[in-house]
Amino acid sequence: MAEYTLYCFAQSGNAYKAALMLNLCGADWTPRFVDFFNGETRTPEYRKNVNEMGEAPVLVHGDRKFSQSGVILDYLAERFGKFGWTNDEERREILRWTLFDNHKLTSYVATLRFLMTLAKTGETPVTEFLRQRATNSLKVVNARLGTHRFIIGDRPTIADFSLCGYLFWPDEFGVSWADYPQVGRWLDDIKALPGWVHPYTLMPGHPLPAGLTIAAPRPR
Ligand SMILES: N[C@@H](CCC(=O)N[C@@H](CS)C(=O)NCC(=O)O)C(=O)O
Repeated sequence: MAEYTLYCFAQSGNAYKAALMLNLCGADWTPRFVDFFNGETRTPEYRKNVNEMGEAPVLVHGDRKFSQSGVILDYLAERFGKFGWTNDEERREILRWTLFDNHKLTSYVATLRFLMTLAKTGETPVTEFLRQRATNSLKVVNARLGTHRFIIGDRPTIADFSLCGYLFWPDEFGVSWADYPQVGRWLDDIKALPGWVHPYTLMPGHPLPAGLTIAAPRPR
């Protein structure tokens, strides 16, 4: 049995953040496929036994279980002594960019991509709003990467892995890195790290079964 188990699925950029870190650290890990598109995260069993928040990713390590990709990344950086901080100031910088990612980049990009590519809603006022917000955040990241090779400095950290979670599918949310050249350059630098694998290859569940219908989210 592998040392780490990651509840994940191929289309999840949030899960990819953790899967990428595990791979780059050379961890002994195995994916546990989450059948998100058939509603597994919404079942009472998943909420009771896996994650009360009803989300992937979840990392299991021995008798410890973690959710929230930022927490998982923090835990793995500490365990492996890789891609983390060397002092308190760096730790707070990593946290600052991870929080920015979760709130202002991933949340908008992931929802925009879900509506465009998976639920296939077409252009709506919602996608227009999300694109505006995502674009603003990509501009912030692009500007930062104009003065820093990686997001906090000259080496990759878990903050980079959080920010890049959804960015290896630019066509799925309709951006071109030609408009954000520093982001494109930085993604190439991440791709060059030993152990980098594209999310659709690294995690199970791609491609989606033909004929699967994905509804836009509704209140529940
Ligand atoms: N902030 C969370 C977000 C996790 C998240 O939204 N995961 C999605 C898959 S990418 C999910 O499981 N959503 C289930 C739902 O919202 O019903 C993290 O970084 O781990």
